[in-house]
Amino acid sequence: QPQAIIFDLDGVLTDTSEYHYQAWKHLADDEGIPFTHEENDAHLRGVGRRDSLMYLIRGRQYSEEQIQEMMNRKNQYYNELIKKMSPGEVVPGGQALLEEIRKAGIKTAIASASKNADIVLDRLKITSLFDGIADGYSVVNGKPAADIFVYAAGLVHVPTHNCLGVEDADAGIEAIKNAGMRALAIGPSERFKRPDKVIPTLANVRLQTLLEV
Ligand code: B16
Ligand code: MG
Repeated sequence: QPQAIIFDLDGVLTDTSEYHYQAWKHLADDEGIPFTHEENDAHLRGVGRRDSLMYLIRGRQYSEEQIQEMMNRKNQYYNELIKKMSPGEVVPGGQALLEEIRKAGIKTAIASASKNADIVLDRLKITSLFDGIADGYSVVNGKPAADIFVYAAGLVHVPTHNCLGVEDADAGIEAIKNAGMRALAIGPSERFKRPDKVIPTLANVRLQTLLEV
């Protein structure tokens, strides 16, 4: 069985993916750039802030100053949305699952690309359920690079081959596999290239399901 289970945050433990989408959509509307929910799912899920903006503005000419301003503006829109979050927005059964994992003597960690992960964990009141938190400030190379999952494994002192990673983005599943971990994907199976197992949602999932990956 794994010695540590490393969770992505946005789209796995809570549905902030929807808030990220709304914030990008707001920015896209400001700029007159067409942008759909489907594009968000296919290209922005799990992808960092700058790379997400690069997708959004592809082919259009903006200066570095304008790029910085747009990243800040999106983040302001996103922060407006997440400041109203509450513990009720943890995936159903999420707290119970994390408690069950810890009771079984398995470490828990977060590997999120987001620079807002601390705020979201705090709003959800689940910070204390993690032995380690790796976020958008922890590493330079974003998913699909292995770095953030390797960093999270280091935080909980578990070799990467004894870790299980849980992700809703294909870039994240690639990061987990690149780190040499088992990978549990959350979402529709068409989304993922090389998961070890796929389930549609983490809602009401028990530890036993994670041990079967
Ligand atoms: P921020 P995760 C990712 O978080 C989100 O899925 C992605 O949509 C977002 O662009 C990225 O964090 C950066 O977030 O702008 O808040 O720094 O899924 O890795 O937990
Ligand atoms: Mg995610």
